[in-house]
Amino acid sequence: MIIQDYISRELKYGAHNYHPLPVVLNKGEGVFVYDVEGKRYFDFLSGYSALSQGHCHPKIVNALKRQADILTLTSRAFHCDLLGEFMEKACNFFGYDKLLPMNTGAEAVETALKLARRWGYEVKGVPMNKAKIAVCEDNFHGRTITIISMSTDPSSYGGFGPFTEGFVKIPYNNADALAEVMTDKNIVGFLVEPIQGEAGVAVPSDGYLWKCYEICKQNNALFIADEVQSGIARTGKLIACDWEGVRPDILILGKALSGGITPVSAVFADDEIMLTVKAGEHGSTYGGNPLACAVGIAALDVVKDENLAENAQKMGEIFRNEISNINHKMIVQVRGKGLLNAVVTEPQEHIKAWDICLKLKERGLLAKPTHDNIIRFTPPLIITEKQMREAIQIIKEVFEDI
Ligand code: IF1
Repeated sequence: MIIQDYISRELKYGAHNYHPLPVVLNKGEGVFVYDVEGKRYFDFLSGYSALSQGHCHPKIVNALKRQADILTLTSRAFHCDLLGEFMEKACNFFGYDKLLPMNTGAEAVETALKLARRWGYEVKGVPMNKAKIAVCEDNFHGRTITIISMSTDPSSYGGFGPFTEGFVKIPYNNADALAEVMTDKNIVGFLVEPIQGEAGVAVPSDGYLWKCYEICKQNNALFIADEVQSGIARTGKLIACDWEGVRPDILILGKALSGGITPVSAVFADDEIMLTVKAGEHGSTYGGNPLACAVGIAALDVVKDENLAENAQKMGEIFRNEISNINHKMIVQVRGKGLLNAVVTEPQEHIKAWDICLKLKERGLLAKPTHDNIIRFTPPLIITEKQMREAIQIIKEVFEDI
């Protein structure tokens, strides 16, 4: 089959809710993926940051294989031997009393919203059904109806109403705006991405997260960090909030919690918050399944054993330095932290970010545009300096070409 045949079949039978680059992959290994013709590419998307440990990491794959032969699902109607082990490991890893396991990032965000509301009623004493949560403009937290109710991007929420109530939208990177809305005592929490991914890797000013955390504390509201994308070593620290020494009251993780192997997400909080939800009030068929636990344990081991945070920080610095040095009229800004980076371009009449990504693909590097003018560069965190320099060379050549 030629590449176009694979693509046509997807278009014929699949919903048209994506617009992928025209490349058909059938193998991944470390920082590389291969297409059906055997051509090798650097994967600079990493499954939107899920593949931080690299494709098919042998330790994680072995954990999956071993567990797949033994027990894959119990449901939470019964205990399973690995659940406590995974929970203990993850809680110690991130420093929380407890976690609640889910599968996708969106489910974990939904869980966090429910926890915050419940805490608001039971602990803060907000009148029933009056809880509000402050969220940021240009956020991306997932695709459910409630989550798109928080969105300010018409391509996320447009045509999908009616929406869930109880959100107050404020500008990102503006702590004063948060302080202002906090005069409303029914606000139970502030949900924020420490770096906004979908918005094009928007990095807020130094001190923003810390100020917001302080404002939350002054107003008895929860600081809720969506680190689905920025967490687990991606930005060069264990979580992006570590850059400002902020410990979120509720921490949301997903994606790299499984190293791109099977969906694993979780919400972390201390007892005062977590224990407000009682038996039968929240859950998921697959959440915390034995396969996910085995994978999650191995995925966290890899983060620690292979010093992924430190490597992300070092490789990120090399990346931003080198790309900033490219002298090209289309490059407006290079921004990011660790290996969560983006290049903002000035689109020309005949060439947009999408076209640059096509050219990168031709030379063996996969990256994805967001909006018309921004290209995300988020390779697996296991990337070596030699591989990084080779990838940078490809990017330089593409810009020289244009
Ligand atoms: C898609 C972006 C990345 C997320 C944050 C929760 C979720 C995500 C901060 C939900 C998901 C994804 C999903 C993906 C595109 C993508 C994305 F471009 F939209 F911003 F990663 F960069 N919180 N992010 O970034 O997690 O339910 O998907 O597991 O195709 O929609 P999920």
